[in-house]
Amino acid sequence: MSSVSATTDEEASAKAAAADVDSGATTIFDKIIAKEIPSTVVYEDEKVLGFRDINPQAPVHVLLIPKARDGLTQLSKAEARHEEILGHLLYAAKKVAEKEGILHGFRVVINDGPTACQSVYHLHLHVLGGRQMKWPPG
Ligand code: TR5
Repeated sequence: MSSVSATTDEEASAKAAAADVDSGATTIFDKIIAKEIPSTVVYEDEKVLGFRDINPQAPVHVLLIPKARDGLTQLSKAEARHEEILGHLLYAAKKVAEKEGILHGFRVVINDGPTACQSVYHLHLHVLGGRQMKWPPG
């Protein structure tokens, strides 16, 4: 039996309604970057950190974040100066998939804003795999 939890439409709506909008405040991810809160790190370089999601939605569910948020609370806040880190994050996602043995099939997701159920306002890529993915996503 899979330990992966499904999200119903009602739960997704509730999560969206409860999600904080971007306040610019520091988030739990700053504490993870500072290693003040433990996480299971699967990838790290000078610019990004990849760690396992605490509530995995697939056998492999890794979050990839820039170590310096630099105003990138969400993708819709991206500016020209962020081009390099955005490309770096995407290439790091490929390296995570390779490391996790899911290069044959994986998904990269960015939830942007309450309508998309973003709950942490520090840009992050979800790297998901290890099971057959479905389309469309919920
Ligand atoms: O909903 P969005 O796209 O913003 O994704 C935020 C993700 O952060 C969710 O998938 C959460 O499960 C995940 N998350 C939240 C916390 C957390 C985490 N992943 C790893 N470790 C975590 N800690 C220690 N604390 C969290 N609050």
